[in-house]
Amino acid sequence: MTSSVRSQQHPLIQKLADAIESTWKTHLDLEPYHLPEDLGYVEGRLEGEKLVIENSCYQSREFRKMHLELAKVGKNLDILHCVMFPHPTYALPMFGTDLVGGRGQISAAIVDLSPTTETLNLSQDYRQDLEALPPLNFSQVRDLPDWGDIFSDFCLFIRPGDETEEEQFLQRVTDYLKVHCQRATASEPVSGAAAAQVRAGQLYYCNKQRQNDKTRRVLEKAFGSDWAERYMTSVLFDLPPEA
Ligand code: 18B
Repeated sequence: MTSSVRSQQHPLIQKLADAIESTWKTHLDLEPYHLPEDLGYVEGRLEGEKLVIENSCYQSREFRKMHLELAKVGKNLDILHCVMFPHPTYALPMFGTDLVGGRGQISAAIVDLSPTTETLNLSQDYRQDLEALPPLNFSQVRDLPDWGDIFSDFCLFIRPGDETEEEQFLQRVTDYLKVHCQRATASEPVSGAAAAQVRAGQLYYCNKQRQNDKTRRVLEKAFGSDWAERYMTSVLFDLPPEA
């Protein structure tokens, strides 16, 4: 994606967007994924400031949808949102990351590989790979919201204190993504009850994410509540069609 929004974002957001796309390209065979009618690039303004959204979306053998979204609200709010939805036939966790910032400061930086199994636990092979990463220390760790029971023990939710911490966060997201792509390409598809469980896990994940009022409020202010609801359910957190 050669982008107009990207070049105007907070530097950490630009770097993370580049790192995500280059990691995808290195490890996966990407095909384009077409979003519902004309939701690739959107501009809105109801009350207050202009919201511009730029999406890029791919799919692969393992992933039904890999969504990278950059959003800019006026001059002061920059957002990166990324979620990888495995095909229900791949019993893989959900990779998700969100960066929110403005005026030179990132206020929320979150990344996780969220399990979709009934027990909401990551599999042993993922745990092994993630535990092998070097320990990190961030000065400001943030509390997860009430709906955050979808996140794993490996969820990192911080407010980066300085540029060193920003770089460490960037590196950690890239590490999680690499682990995920490598485990995904090495995995074999499942079927029947196992695939139904993956789908149910993704439904649970999406239902919780749709409860994020902070995301909803930003969208509602620019586009209204009907549009925000449709966008949250059909673009940000949609479900695979029933098998
Ligand atoms: N999100 N975020 O993606 N959100 O989409 N985000 C915020 O400093 C948007 C995801 C997550 O404390 C904030 O508090 C908009 C994914 C969590 O109650 C704003 C879009 C994950 C919080 C936005 C978007 C995720 C959070 C407040 C669409 C995790 C904290 C910033 C482009 C994998 C929630 C702040 C809380 C916060 C906005 C997590 C403004 C509009 C994939 C946990």
